[in-house]
Amino acid sequence: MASSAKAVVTVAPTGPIASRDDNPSLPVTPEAIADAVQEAHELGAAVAHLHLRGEDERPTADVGLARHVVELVQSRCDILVQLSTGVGLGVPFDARAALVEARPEMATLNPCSMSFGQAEFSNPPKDVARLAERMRELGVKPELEIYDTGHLDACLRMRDAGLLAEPLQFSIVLGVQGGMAATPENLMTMAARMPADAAWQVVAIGRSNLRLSAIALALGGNVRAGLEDTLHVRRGELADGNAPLVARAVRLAEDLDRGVATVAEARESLGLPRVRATA
Ligand code: KMH
Ligand code: ZN
Repeated sequence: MASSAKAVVTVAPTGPIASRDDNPSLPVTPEAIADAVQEAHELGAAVAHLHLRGEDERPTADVGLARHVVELVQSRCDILVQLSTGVGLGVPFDARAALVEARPEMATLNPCSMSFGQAEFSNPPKDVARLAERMRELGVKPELEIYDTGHLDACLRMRDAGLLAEPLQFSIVLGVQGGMAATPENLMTMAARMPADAAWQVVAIGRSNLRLSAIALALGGNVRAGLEDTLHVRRGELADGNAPLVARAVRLAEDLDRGVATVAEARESLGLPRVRATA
């Protein structure tokens, strides 16, 4: 179970599922996303996990918009930008994969198909392998999203086939209907199976977010915070933006004596170059 000295906090401000009807403070425009990321960075977040929304506020894989949002965020602060290639349920795989052409430093890689609530999240093995190869060519660091135990094995097979470079970086996602339930036991099982030099974070969906984030930090893992993963700060109380959730994750890391990684420290623990490459 690899652990980093300081905790890397990732902000996930928007996600693909919630709308502003669910939480009016959800950032959906490029400006609102950049504002939320800048505020999160000031609070201690070192990575921004970004989903894009179109003018209709629905998830989009528009590469031009992706370039615009990445540039806007980078003009505000030096946070590490990670684009989601999960994008949104129902968006075709090829369109999602094309987002890496915007050359973010990091992007997610979802290794397996699965049920996702009442929908299907399609990640066919051949397409995933092709995307992993392309990310390697472009120097885009994949964050491997694992929603079930077998997803880890699929990633390890891709590593063995030379498609993924070490150190691997994982999100252990708990609480998606169709994936692992959000229980401490499942988190412990997955954390214990992490390769020795891997970096990992917990992505705990919904009500379990606080409890599982605390456990991940206590185990030496990293955490993700933001409205993508939970709309509430506590039961029945909507979060007033991303800041309260990021501030809470930072506080937890500090209270547990982990400390919070700067962007430079996050670069080191995630195996990224010391400085952002200019295109
Ligand atoms: N929305 C989370 C359940 C991705 O964007 O590629 C998983 C996620 C994956 O963040
Ligand atoms: Zn996401």
